[in-house]
Amino acid sequence: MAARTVLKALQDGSVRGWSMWRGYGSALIAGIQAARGRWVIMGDSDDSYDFSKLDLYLSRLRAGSELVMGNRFAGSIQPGAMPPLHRYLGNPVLSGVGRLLFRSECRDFHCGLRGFDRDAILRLGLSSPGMEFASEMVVKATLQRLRITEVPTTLAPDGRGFVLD
Ligand SMILES: Nc1nc2c(ncn2[C@@H]2O[C@H](COP(=O)(O)OP(=O)(O)OP(=O)(O)O)[C@@H](O)[C@H]2O)c(=O)[nH]1
Ligand SMILES: [Mg+2]
Repeated sequence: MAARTVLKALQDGSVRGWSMWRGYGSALIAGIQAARGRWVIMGDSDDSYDFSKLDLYLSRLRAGSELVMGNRFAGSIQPGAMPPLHRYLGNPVLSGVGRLLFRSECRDFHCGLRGFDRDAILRLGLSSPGMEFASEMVVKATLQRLRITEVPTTLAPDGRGFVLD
């Protein structure tokens, strides 16, 4: 994003935080730090997730969960939303490795839609700049014994305009 565009967005309030470092993790860390609420919902803003259906996340947070993970395998994966290799091999195997190594209960380690208690997540000191941020959050939250729950989530094809399978 051009510096002038960033400055304008920060001034008019449409953007709260901005990272000068590239990467999924860098962007999320900047966003979480800039957020003001007690709870934060993070999600890919490319039409993959339905932000009008966050009630389950909120009710779990209100009930005391500190990290609410979406689970696309317990919810649904719409046609074309995830390539078969990721659906049947990549995601299940990587989640299985995480469950085995870190004794995590999480069955969808890489789900991009999550809700969490902002302070609890900031205390984890997450620092991965790239996509590995997604795993770092689950692993550190598990090791620090945060209260973690899962809710079924729907994954839709993203808005980038091509079908993955
Ligand atoms: N701000 C910012 N956003 C990013 C960056 N990398 C990825 N994203 C966003 O993070 C979300 C997830 O990235 P994707 O590339 O869709 O990753 P994915 O959903 O795990 O994998 P796909 O199967 O390729 O869709 C998308 O909304 C991206 O636009 C980055 O460097 N900076
Ligand atoms: Mg995606």
